[in-house]
Amino acid sequence: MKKERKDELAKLGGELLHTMLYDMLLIRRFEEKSAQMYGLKKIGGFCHLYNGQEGVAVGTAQAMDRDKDYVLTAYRDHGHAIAMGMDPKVVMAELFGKITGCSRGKGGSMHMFDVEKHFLGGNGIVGAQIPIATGVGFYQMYTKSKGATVCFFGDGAIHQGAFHESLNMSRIWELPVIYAVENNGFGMGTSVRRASAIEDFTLKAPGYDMKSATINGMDVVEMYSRMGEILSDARENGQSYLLDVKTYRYKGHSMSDPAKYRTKEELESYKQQDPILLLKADMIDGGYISDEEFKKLDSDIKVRVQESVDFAEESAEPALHTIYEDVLAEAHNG
Ligand SMILES: Cc1ncc(C[n+]2csc(CCOP(=O)(O)OP(=O)(O)O)c2C)c(N)n1
Repeated sequence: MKKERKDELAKLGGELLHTMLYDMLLIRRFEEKSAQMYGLKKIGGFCHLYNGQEGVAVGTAQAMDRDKDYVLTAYRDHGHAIAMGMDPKVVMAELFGKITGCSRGKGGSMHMFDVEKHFLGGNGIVGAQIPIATGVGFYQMYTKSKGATVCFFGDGAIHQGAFHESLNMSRIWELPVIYAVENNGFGMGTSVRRASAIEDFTLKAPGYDMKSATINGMDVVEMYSRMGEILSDARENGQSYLLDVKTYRYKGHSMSDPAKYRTKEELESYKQQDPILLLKADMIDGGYISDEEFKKLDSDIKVRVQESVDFAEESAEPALHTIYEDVLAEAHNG
């Protein structure tokens, strides 16, 4: 390991490195189990997995001020939910459509949500979270909360009108919103090169006089460090950002996609840069963890994921009358 990398790890400290390794591995094992449960027809509807992208959600969640900052994302949201501290049991129960799920079993895979954990969803409509996040940023600016909002969306969502309208508003009102493209190279089966006139999305930022950055999302340490600086600037100075976060998804777009539009070699080359393997190798090299300890961590995580499945299995289906609940917001006096 190079000296600069060693110093960077030391700056973060062993506790944070362990937390990030644990959370990424928890998400990976959770997603593998979700795929298995989907195959067994325990999970209905759509299901989009996050394998490969774990470093993005985990690095960001750890860099955030959990009392002040918020996160929003699209439908590939199990990873963000867990990274933000949601209990895997509640996430799995939501996937199973059970009453103990975070959305009382009515949302499913695309609608994870927990306001107390500052995770504002989970959105099935491509790009829908972009104007919503802008509204959250407006609230933070208006109430002088000194918090920031991170809005994740895919490379397939960036060409929407709502994206451009949001960036313009964010800049003229000096909103602390970080618009982060989770650039995994594909929108369903369409390569970003076929759908976008430019490959470097930071080129769009100057059009709104906005700051921007390119981040390697396969490296959780880089993700954490860069996101930390960016969040501070957003909070302190009302800065908006556009980030091009380079990442890759290992599975198909959703469970029904065999991903025939890419080569095995391409997939393999990204697996060589796997965020979990990278951090594990660095931590072993730096003496933060041993191979044995990693194996123990992994088996503990597998037990925890299995417990989430057991919890979901044992939970009740929502009662019929609940179909009429959560439809309209409760009226507030005044
Ligand atoms: C407004 C809208 N148009 C189309 C769809 C269908 N759709 C679902 S996912 C998707 C691709 C989006 O890709 P991207 O934003 O890159 O996210 P990724 O799946 O790569 O995470 C499309 C077109 C949708 N859900 N909403």
